[in-house]
Amino acid sequence: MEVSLSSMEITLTVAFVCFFLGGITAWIFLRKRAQKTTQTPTPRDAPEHAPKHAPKSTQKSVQETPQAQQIPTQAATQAPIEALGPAQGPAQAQQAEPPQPHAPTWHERLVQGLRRTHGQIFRSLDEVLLSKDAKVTRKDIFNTLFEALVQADVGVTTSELLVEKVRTKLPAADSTNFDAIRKLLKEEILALLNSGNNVPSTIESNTNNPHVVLVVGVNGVGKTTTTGKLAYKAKLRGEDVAIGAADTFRAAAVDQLRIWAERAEAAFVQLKPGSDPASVAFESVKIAKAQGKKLCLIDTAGRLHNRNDLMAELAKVRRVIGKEITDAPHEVLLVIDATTGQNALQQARVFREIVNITGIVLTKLDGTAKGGIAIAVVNELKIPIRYIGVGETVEDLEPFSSAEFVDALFEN
Ligand SMILES: Nc1nc2c(ncn2[C@@H]2O[C@H](COP(=O)(O)OP(=O)(O)OP(=O)(O)O)[C@@H](O)[C@H]2O)c(=O)[nH]1
Ligand SMILES: [Mg+2]
Repeated sequence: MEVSLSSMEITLTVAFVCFFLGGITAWIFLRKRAQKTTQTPTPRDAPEHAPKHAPKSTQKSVQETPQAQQIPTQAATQAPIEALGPAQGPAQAQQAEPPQPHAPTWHERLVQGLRRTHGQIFRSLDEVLLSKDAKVTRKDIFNTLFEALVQADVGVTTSELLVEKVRTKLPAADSTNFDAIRKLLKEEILALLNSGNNVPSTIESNTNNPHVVLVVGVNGVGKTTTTGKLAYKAKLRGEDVAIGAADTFRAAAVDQLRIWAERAEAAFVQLKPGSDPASVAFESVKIAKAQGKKLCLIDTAGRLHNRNDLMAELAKVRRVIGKEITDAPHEVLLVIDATTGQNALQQARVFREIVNITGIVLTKLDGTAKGGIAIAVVNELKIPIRYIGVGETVEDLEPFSSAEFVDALFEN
């Protein structure tokens, strides 16, 4: 049987075979592509630029650490100073902050701190003047004012001076005018404070590197706290600080100061307990100089001004500092506890003689009705008050301003 295919049939057969083979090839190609895109990558598929030598731990944290842990918290990146308050991570920071209680301003702190002194000065004067007693004479009023000032620790000499000034300036017609007396008294106290405080402090503005400040005073007046607060304030101004722990009597004193040094990120210089305080002071200045610190604060042990041996020791501390930097210490701050009373004047006189104090820090004004000591100190010693303290926190110590002080004293 003979099979003969026409040319038309041959063409159709070839076309069919080609179409069939083409379809199979296309199907295989598409399938391979689909497999490639869905395949789980194997280590060999990792891109060429992947870090080959990354430490195992890093790789692990990137890959396995939950998202929240991969964001470095502020606590982890912050300097120790932040340990003062609760550290906040970014996630917490985004949360709506609860309304913060109003932090008192310095003026409010000062007004609060001087409240009892204000009461001491004005309570009795108020009573006399507001009694509207026809028998009250001009003399009675000035006697009352004098007594009130002495009670507030303005001191006899300074109180007499102030009363005399008010008496001379008060017109006869205003003899029982409370506002007129108050206004004149305020002006006279301000004038007196201004005259004694006309030498500006060099702690905030000076060209010394380092600026050396020696902190002295009797026991428990607030020397260490003041040193710490000053260091912290300097840090906030962006200054590098060194602190010398020249109170070598008590180990606890060194620990107390070290905490402040950590907060202020200051270099901390200490020697073994019982070491010569002069050696600590010398080393502190030397280190502050070598490390390019802006401020060098030296805390000393409390000492009674009538102990000659201790005062001689302090004189040595001062002398030795001068061996490292000729004109240092640039400031010698005498810390006075405002609750001490008139004895503070005697302390200041002796300390001035021994170590030539350049300024006074008046602390604990918040704990007394005798803040008038500030006026006595300036008038009778002619030593400027550099700072005043109205509490234990760092915000409670500020440079002294006569105008701020008088405003706060009269505002209560
Ligand atoms: N209320 C009040 N307390 C203060 C003030 N300044 C310091 N203090 C407190 O007074 C106490 C004694 O302060 P320190 O700084 O240790 O006194 P110090 O002069 O170094 O004491 P010694 O080294 O022992 O001589 C501490 O409890 C301070 O917190 C202030 O302005 N107001
Ligand atoms: Mg101390």
